[in-house]
Amino acid sequence: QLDEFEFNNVQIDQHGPIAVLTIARPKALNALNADTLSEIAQAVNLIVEDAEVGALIITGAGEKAFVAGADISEFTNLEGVYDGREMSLAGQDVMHQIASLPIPVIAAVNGFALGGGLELALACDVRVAATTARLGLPEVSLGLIPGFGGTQRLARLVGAGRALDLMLTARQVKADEALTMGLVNYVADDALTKAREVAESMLRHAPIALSLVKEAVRRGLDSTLEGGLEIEADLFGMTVATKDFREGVDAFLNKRRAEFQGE
Ligand code: CO8
Repeated sequence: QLDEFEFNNVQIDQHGPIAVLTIARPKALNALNADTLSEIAQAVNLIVEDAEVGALIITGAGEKAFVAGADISEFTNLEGVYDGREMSLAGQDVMHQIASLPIPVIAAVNGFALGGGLELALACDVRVAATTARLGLPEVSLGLIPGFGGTQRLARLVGAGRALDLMLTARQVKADEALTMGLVNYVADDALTKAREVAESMLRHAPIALSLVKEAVRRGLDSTLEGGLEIEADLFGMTVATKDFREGVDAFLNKRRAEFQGE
């Protein structure tokens, strides 16, 4: 059972096909220190190895914060270009690991998602914000730039103009503004409950198709339109070779609900 693994700063709760990874460092508003980042990476590996899990929700413990950023108290150890680059690459690796998971990943942004915390949410496929959430990339206020993928993922998600406004002003946006700009997909009083609903609606569909949709979008964003269309055609071809495609079409034609097996 996944929830039997003991970590200091993260918890895994699994009910059926939905795993919830909760970042829990209440004394620092769930800020990501090196240990927490490493535990997130280990937990994500465990979750993805569990064949029963079909969707992952990432959230923060408590009412106040999703994740209030990288742990600023560890920044005093950083002495120069090399240290900074290594720290950025280490964080980017974890975000990339999450972004390339073969199952849907939803961020339930229950409070502050700042700096590395927003970058974590940006590595997820879909974001649900609580009405009380505050999102931002305040790194320039510390003399830094975002280093866990934020400069790249935010601009790809909401466009360079909106991303630059957020990063250059370091301002925090509330949930309704985040929704308007496309930074989050949903706003709800209870982000985790809404995230579960979104996960359930995804889990009704064919698992291989879910994974290949993600792959097509992710690889396409790194590509030209032509290259992306080739990727799409290749992956579309793979879906046509699955049993679930036969099942989906048969179910539609016979007016019944499809029973997908992930094959
Ligand atoms: N790191 C460490 N500790 C933190 C962090 C953080 N990011 N955020 C909050 N805490 C701690 C506070 O120090 C405080 O601890 P204590 O009780 O011991 O004094 C506790 O959490 C509670 O916080 P506050 O008392 O400050 O709570 P407030 O309600 O007054 O304020 C805020 C809440 C507005 C969220 C405020 O805590 C804040 O501004 N936090 C910092 C937010 C921030 O700047 N985050 C971005 C950090 S930079 C970053 O993430 C870069 C990522 C890429 C790194 C690449 C590496 C090279």
